[in-house]
Parts: sequence; structure tokens; C-alpha cells
Amino acid sequence: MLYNLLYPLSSDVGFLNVFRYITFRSIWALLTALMITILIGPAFIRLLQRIKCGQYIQAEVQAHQCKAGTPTMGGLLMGAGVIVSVLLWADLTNHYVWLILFVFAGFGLVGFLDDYSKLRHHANKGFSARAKFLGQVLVAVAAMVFLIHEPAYSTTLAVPFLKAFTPNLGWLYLPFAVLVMVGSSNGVNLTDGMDGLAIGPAIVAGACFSIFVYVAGHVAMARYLQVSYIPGVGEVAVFCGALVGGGLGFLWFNAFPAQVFMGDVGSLSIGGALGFVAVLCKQELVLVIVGGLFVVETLSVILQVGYFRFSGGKRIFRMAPLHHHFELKGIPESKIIIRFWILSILLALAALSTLKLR
Ligand code: 57M
Repeated sequence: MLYNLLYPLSSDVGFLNVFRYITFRSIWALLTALMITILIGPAFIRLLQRIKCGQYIQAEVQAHQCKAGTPTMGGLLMGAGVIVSVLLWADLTNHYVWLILFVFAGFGLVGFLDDYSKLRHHANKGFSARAKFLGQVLVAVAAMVFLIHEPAYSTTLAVPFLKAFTPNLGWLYLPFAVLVMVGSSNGVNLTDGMDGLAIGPAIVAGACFSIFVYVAGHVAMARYLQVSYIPGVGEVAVFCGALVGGGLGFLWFNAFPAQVFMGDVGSLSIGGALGFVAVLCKQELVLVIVGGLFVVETLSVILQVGYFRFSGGKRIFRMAPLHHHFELKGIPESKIIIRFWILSILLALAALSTLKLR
């Protein structure tokens, strides 16, 4: 909004020219979302406690029993910071900005309804898995229906390390993109089982994708690095900046020992948005590297559940998702979290290196 209001005045007031730059506005989007989240945080957490939004804790993991009653739905706080910041700093005539906000809010709504129903029933029973999945698919399909109408929409797939190989998926691209968004959303959700465990790698992924979208929207850089040039998509870097800022602000309170959990409203919205950002800048497969931790956590569940059924009750891990396995081996929660963060930074660096390798 500031861009739309102030940049046109730059011919009279020279310094307003700075609003032209996506980098400048992304940095301020980050700082704005961070400030909103940190400033509102304490009052918001008190409100969640007052209206009894405390987390129900399952009995299986003994170490988590002391977390009973920690307020959940902190994702609302982060979401508010991100949305207000994007509305302030992004070019609101850009379609991609509205699309990413739609996906972020849409997946958030599905998560909110699930959280709300868990709280109402005072147990860990929210929506059925099928209803949640259907909600996620609906939001993803709706976003893709809008995206198809963008002139730069393409059904080709960029393959990391093989820049000349760009297979065209044709109509199959639509279910593929939906799978990327829904998979990413559930990956973040499964990872969100320890203080800061999901938000740390999500912040790193948001920062990494701010570079990918910026490059994809910059004609000279996109040509030089041989990635798809998508006019206008660079503006999504403002959203990524806000996501990083909102994530850092949330981490302020979610850091071990957490004062608040994000809830599904947070995990589904962050995951869905990261998946859609990857679709927008045509780096869908790179998301598997950037979000490698989310992928590994998801695979650990698939393997565990599959093997459990196939073998009639045997397990590969002490417990899935993988973080519970390490926890039950006696590794302290804070150590697991920081090690996961370190791995996520390494994965993001590996993903960024694909820009140069061909
Ligand atoms: C939600 N939710 C956390 C919090 C957070 C198929 C199966 C593997 C599914 C999986 C599952 O339900 N995963 C999705 C995970 C929960 O956190 C809440 O949920 C929100 C995210 N959706 O924001 O509101 C608990 O996680 C802990 N937590 C923190 N700090 C945080 O910042 O400590 C969360 C955020 C919180 C808190 O304790 O209560 C969760 O883990 O439930 N199910 C599981 O993960 C279960 N695994 C399992 O049953 N494994 C079996 C299966 C695969 C055969 C096995 O391996 O044998 C575990 N869940 C829990 N305890 N709670 C089992 C142990």
C-alpha cells in the first residue's frame, strides 16, 4: 500500500524513489512483521490463556507432559503480522501478491477450524484427516485455477542441476502443484512437535525462497542464472520477507521452553505458502532440498506407519515423526531442535547452490 501511495510521488519527492526497490520493501516487510508479532505477542498469549486455548498433550511422550496447557494457535499472531506487513509494503496491483495471501490465509483457515474443533472437544480430536485434506486440496486447486490465467503460467518443470532438462507436464502439472502445496503444508505440520522445531527451518526456507523469487522476477538475473523468468513474481519476495519477520517474532515466544505453540493455523498456512512460493517461481523440486527436514519427517511417518501395518505391529523408529525417535533415545529437546536448525541452514545453502550448478 505504501508503494502504491508513495512511489507515484517520487518525481516530486526524490527519496520516495526507494519504494521502487523490492529489496528495500522486503527488508521493511520483515522488520514490520517482526515488530507487530513481538509487540502484540505478550497480550495475545495472555488472551489465549484467558480464553483457555491450552494444548491437550497426548500421553505417549512423557517429556511433553509439563507442556500441558501451553496456549496454542500462536499462528494467528504470526499470520496477522505477516498479512498486515504485506498489505503495507507490497505492490497491491500485483496478482501474485493476492494469490500468495489467498493461499496463506486459506490454508490458515483450514488449520484454524481444526484447532478450534480440538479446543472445543478438549482433546486431540480435531477435523477428520479426510476433511482437513479436502480443505487443503480445495484451497490449492482454487489458487491454481487463478494462476492458470496468468500470462507467464507454464507447465514445465525445472530440474535442479539439469538446467537444460525442463520436461513439460501438460495438464498433469495441476495435480502436481496441488501435491506440492498440500505435501509441504502437512510436512510442516508433522514437524511441529517441539519448541521452535518447525518455525526455525520455515524461517530459513522463507529466506531462501525470497532469493529464488527475486531472481525469477529479475530479467537479467534470471537469464544469467538460466532460470525461468516470470515477470512480476519478484514482488512475492516481500511476502517471503514478512514470513521471515513474522516467523522470527513468533520464535521469540516459541523458543524453548515455549510460551505458545503455533497450532495447525500456523503450520498449515506456512507450509502451504512455502509450497505455493515454490510453484510460483518454478522451483518445485528445489523445495524438496530447502524443506528437506520436512520431507524427512514426513517420510519417517510414512515408513513407520507402512512398516507397522505390514509387519503387524513392529516399528522402524522408536516413534515417528523422527524427532520423537531422538527424544526417546534420550537426546534433550533443545539439542534436537538446534541440530535440526543447523541441518536446515545447510540444506538451504545446498539449494541455493543449484542456481549456479548446471
Ligand atoms: C500434529 N502435533 C503435535 C501444537 C502444534 C500419523 C501420525 C504420525 C500423526 C502425528 C500427528 O498428529 N502430527 C501432527 C503434531 C502437538 O503440537 C500441536 O500441534 C500443532 C501442530 N499441528 O502447533 O499445537 C504436540 O507437539 C508438541 N509441541 C511442542 N512445541 C511446539 O512448538 O512441544 C508442538 C509445538 C504438542 C506438544 O507436545 O502437544 C504432536 O506431536 O501431537 N502424530 C504424532 O506425531 C504422534 N506419533 C505417533 O503416534 N506415532 C506412532 C505412529 C506413527 C504409528 C508411532 O511412531 O508409533 C505423536 N504425538 C504426540 N505424542 N503428541 C506421539 C507422541
